[in-house]
Amino acid sequence: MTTSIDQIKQQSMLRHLIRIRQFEDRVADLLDTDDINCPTHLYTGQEAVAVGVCQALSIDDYIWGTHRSHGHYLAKGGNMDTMMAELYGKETGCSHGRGGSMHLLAKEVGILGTVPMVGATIPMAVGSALVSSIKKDQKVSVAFFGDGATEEGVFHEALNFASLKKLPVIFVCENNLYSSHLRIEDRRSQNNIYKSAEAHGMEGITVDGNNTLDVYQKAVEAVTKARSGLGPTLIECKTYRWRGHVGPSWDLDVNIREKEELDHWMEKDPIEILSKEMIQTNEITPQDLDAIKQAVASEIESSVEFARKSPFPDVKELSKNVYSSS
Ligand SMILES: Cc1ncc(C[n+]2csc(CCOP(=O)(O)OP(=O)(O)O)c2C)c(N)n1
Ligand SMILES: [Mg+2]
Repeated sequence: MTTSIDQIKQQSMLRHLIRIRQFEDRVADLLDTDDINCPTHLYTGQEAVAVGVCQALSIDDYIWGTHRSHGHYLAKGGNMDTMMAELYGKETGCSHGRGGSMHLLAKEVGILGTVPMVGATIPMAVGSALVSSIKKDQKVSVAFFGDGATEEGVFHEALNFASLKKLPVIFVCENNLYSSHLRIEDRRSQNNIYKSAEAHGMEGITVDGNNTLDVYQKAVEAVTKARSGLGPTLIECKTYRWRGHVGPSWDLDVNIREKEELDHWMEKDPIEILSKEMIQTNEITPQDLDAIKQAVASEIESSVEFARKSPFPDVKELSKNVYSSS
């Protein structure tokens, strides 16, 4: 399966996984200080989804994200410095410090927005796909969302319309088993999100969301289909968030999940899975891997320095770009 994915592509995937992991770990530490004060939902453990999907896209394609989108932003090519500055609430941030962790934007690389209203970006991706279909610009739109978002009616409305109009959109559901603090078994009679696609006459598939190469291959198929005018796909990625719903904690002391469950998923670490496979197939050496980790660590420290040194917005301009002036 991996032989068809070239070495440079695999190395790029691994580097992106490591960037996201280390970024989130550093942010987790900073959340325990006074540096970062905005509510922050960490993506640790789910990296293979963002990386596998975004590696199948071109820079001109569009993505839409959620409250938990640091990984999507980095995987699609968003600038790390400006995201870190956004978390610090600084003027140099990607939303000029007005949005924080849940409002990321980088139109220059196709990141059209991340929105904390659960489910909100699913129809927005359908909207950008409708524009592409009218303009015939060959761009594909991706909506990333969680399992909780599939319980919003708008999920079905969006799937129906996208399928009816054969829009170039991919619905990527990251089923991490929890919506906030409620497990999927306590919310759904069946754990079968991918089957929602069938009711709307479109293809729905599941994939191991911790295996980057598997996610990538499924995403490539969906992108090819969307670009050739054959319509949308729903990809349900089975994965798990390592940390609690919001903030840096591990949520092991609030009677929600057991340590055994977390340990089980940590053994399925997306970085371990890909790096082991690449070492076995000589796509990378352990020394290369250490070098990537070190380079990423210094990239992250320089983003922290950038954010710290950046100015806060002028108090008189705090509502600029927050409310419409028209
Ligand atoms: C419309 C709406 N309802 C409720 C909330 C509160 N809320 C924020 S995140 C969240 C859980 C979302 O779960 P899921 O979609 O599975 O994403 P995950 O947090 O697991 O990544 C909820 C209920 C919200 N932000 N928006
Ligand atoms: Mg979830």
